[in-house]
Amino acid sequence: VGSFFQGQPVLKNPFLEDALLRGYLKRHLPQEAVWSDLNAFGERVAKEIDIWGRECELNPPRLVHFDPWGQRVDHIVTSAAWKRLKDLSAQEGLVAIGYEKSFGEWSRVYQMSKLYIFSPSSGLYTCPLAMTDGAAKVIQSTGVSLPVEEAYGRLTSRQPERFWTSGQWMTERQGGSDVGTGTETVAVPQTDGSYKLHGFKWFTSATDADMTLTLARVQDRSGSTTPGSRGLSLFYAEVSRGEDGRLRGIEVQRLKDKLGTRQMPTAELLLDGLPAYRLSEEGRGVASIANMLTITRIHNSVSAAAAMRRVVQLARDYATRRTAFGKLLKDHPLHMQTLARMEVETRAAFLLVMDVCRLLGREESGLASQLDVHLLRLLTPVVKLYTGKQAVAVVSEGLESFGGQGYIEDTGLPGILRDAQVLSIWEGTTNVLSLDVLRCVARSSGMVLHAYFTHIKALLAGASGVSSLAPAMKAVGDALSELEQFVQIAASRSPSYHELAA
Ligand code: MFK
Ligand code: FAD
Repeated sequence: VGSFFQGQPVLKNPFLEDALLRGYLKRHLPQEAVWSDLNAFGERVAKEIDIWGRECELNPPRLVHFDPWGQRVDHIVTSAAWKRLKDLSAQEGLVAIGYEKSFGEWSRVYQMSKLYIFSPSSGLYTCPLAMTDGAAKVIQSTGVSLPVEEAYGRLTSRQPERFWTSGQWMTERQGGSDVGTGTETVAVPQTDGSYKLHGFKWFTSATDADMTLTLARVQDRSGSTTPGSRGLSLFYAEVSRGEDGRLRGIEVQRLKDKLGTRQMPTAELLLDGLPAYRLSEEGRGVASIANMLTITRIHNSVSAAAAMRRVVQLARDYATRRTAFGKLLKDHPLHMQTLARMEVETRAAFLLVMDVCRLLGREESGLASQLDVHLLRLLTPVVKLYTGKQAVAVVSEGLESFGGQGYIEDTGLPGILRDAQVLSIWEGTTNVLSLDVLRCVARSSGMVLHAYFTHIKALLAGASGVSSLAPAMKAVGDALSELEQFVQIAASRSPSYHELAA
């Protein structure tokens, strides 16, 4: 009935459509090789990869506990698209670019720009890639060679048949934020220097990974362990099957039934003698996995900014197709104001995220000043907590700009909101990251804050001709003088971050 059918929003090359991304790269990374790669990849995302991501949503993973003859197999069955995304990730160098360092200090910006284009179409494959990147970083920073040298090569490989992904198994039933108290998993030393892990990991995402990094307490000869954070060590374990086809030392209890991120498996795992190698010194587990947290939190922020960008891109396109009250949505000033506000939020998120990627690249290239190091430490939790929250708000607003269609499942739009909701929960909730900010302020005797205000002052000075910025300049100047006193007091007393919070 009726002859009218609304044209749907069309996903165009997300690189070509993103003037801010291109402007940023033009300024910092104008190399032809990068531009042609991002352009070609953007074309693939729009024409090919987006459909794979959608297929992962429509064909979610399932767990097969037993084979037809009653043998326990614990197979996590994933879609063909999910497997294709793994191969694609290797071929496109989505982890490798960060380690090849072909573009020096800008290699991370290049890698993260590619992930930013990819993320909303990736069927959440960005989740295993984040953990893979984090694991490579930890292995690189621990300097341990065997047996992880081979793993490092695989995590950073461009060859699909060689490429591995990693898990990050930290959360247990008692503690996801407070892993120091909540971790019950024990590591029993073996005569050959390796360990066997026994425990229960309550959330493990992209559980079809080839290896994992995880935390456990080393048991002494009497079978006792050290409680608290200082009792935790960092372990490397491979996920493999024995000749009987069963997982070595792992039982997959069940897959989580989740609000979003349904494209990828998140499992509860019983570790029952999982062979493992200790990567950190005993008791240095949390400090050693912190490198992984830095990387995964930056990936999280890239995905948050990317979700905002995607919804704005589609909403802008839709505004050129949908008519209401006799004119296109794009010709309604109030609708355009809504889109403009979303655009501003998205731009701010993008610029903050890219600045953190820039700092990471400088640190990894040995070019970072002390100021850069402080800024990276401070801004990593800040960018993760801020963009995680912002993504939910912007994507929710974005859905409204499609009217009722924004609420309809098979448009693919509601999934963007469901997937955004997790960004503020995993990899540290907002409050836990706020406390992390205080932790790093306390540990640096306030120097990170001083670095931050010095940075802001320098940025504002660059725009000193803009008279409307004068009040901001004054406020930053005042804050800096107050901070100088604070830094002196902090340096003399070394307060804990709980004291600072108070
Ligand atoms: C789309 C992309 C998505 C990304 C993929 C997501 C997949 C999902 C994966 C997960 O969710 S994995 C689980 C993530 N879990 C968390 O993020 C845990 C959240 N909780 C915290 O971050 C807590 O703050 C923490 C566990 C770190 C608290 O532990 P402790 O032991 O009470 O901390 P403590 O004693 O203050 O610090 C121990 C050491 O670690 C100290 O070093 P030192 O001993 O040398 O002084 C700290 O400085 C260091 N540390 C802690 N946090 C750090 C850090 N160092 C650097 N950076 C940090 N953020
Ligand atoms: P809790 O720690 O119990 O937190 C509950 C509430 O208390 C939160 O609001 C928190 O902010 C607040 N809170 C806690 N401590 C404080 C404090 N000191 N001050 C103020 N507020 C506080 N984990 C993994 O290890 N690996 C994975 O692969 C993984 N994948 C996941 C996938 C999904 C889809 C989800 C939803 C989670 C995943 N997680 C994973 C777990 C995730 O990292 C944890 O859920 C998260 O860190 C929070 O831990 P929790 O669930 O124990 O919550």
